[in-house]
Amino acid sequence: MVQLVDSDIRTREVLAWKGVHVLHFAGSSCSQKLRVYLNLKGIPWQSHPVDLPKNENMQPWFLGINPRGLVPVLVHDGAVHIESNDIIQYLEAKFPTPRLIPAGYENEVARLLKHEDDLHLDLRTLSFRFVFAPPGPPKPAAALESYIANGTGTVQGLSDHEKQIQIEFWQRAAKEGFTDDRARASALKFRAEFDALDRKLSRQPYLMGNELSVLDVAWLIYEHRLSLAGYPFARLHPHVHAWAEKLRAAPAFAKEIGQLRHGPAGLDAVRRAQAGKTLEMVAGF
Ligand SMILES: N[C@@H](CCC(=O)N[C@@H](CS)C(=O)NCC(=O)O)C(=O)O
Repeated sequence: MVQLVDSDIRTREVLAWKGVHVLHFAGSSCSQKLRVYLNLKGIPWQSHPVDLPKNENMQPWFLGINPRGLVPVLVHDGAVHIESNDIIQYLEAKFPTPRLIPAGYENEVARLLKHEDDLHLDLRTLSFRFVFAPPGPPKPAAALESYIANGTGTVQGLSDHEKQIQIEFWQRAAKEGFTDDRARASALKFRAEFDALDRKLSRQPYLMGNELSVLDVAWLIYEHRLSLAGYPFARLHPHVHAWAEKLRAAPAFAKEIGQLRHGPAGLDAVRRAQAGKTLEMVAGF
C-alpha cells in the first residue's frame, strides 16, 4: 500500500476531506481502471478532475497532494493513497463485497498487478506515439520545470526515485520523440504478454478463471488503449479480442472508456503525425 505520510503532503486541505475522493483525468488509463473498479464495486465517490493535457498535475497544488504528480489519487477520510493498483487493493480490503480479488489470492494478485504496472511506461510510449501524437514535446519545458521544482519529492518520507524516472521519460521524449525503436520494443513486450493472456482466455472466460477480477479490469484498460493505437488484437490474439469486446460493452466499463483527447480534427492530426507508419508497420506485426 502506498499511503502517504504527513511530511509528504503540502496541500493540507485534503487532510480534512471526508469519504472517498478521487483525483483523476477522464482519458488517463490508470484513472479509467480505478473508475471501472469503483463502478463494479458500487462505491460512491467524489470526483476531482485533474487536467493532464493542461499539465495541472505538474502544478504545485497537485504535487502537494501526490509528490509523483500522477493520477489517480485516492483521498479516503483524509488519508492520501497513490498508485492505482495499491488504491484498488486498499479499497478491496475496506469494501470487500462484491469481491474482485478472490479470497486467498491477495498476494498472487498483488504480484500480477505489479507486473502490469511495470509496463505502464510502455503503454505511455505507444499512446503518445500512436494515439495522442502531440505535434511538439509532450510536456512543455515550463511544465517540466514546475514538476521538478515543486512537491516534497518524498513518498512515505523517503526521497522518491519514481519522480526521477518520470522526469527522464519526459526529457527523453522532448529530445527524441517516441522513436520507432522504442515503440517497437514496447509493442513486442505487449505481444508476449497478450500471447500468454490469449492462452488463458482460450480455456476460461476471465483471467482468473470463471469470475471477473481486478486483473480483467487492469488488462482490459491496456487492451483498450492499445486497440486505439492500432494494435491488431483480432488477428494476433483472438481470445483476448473476444473477451475485450464483451467487457467493453458492459456498463461499468463502457461508461469510463472511449474518451479520447481529440475529436475528428484531432484524429486527423494523429494520422498526419504517424506519417503513414502504423503500429503494425513499426512493430513488424
Ligand atoms: N503507477 C502509476 C502510474 C500513474 C500514471 O502514470 N498516470 C498517468 C496517467 S495514466 C499520469 O498521471 N501521467 C502524468 C502526465 O501525463 O503528465 C499508477 O498506477 O497509478
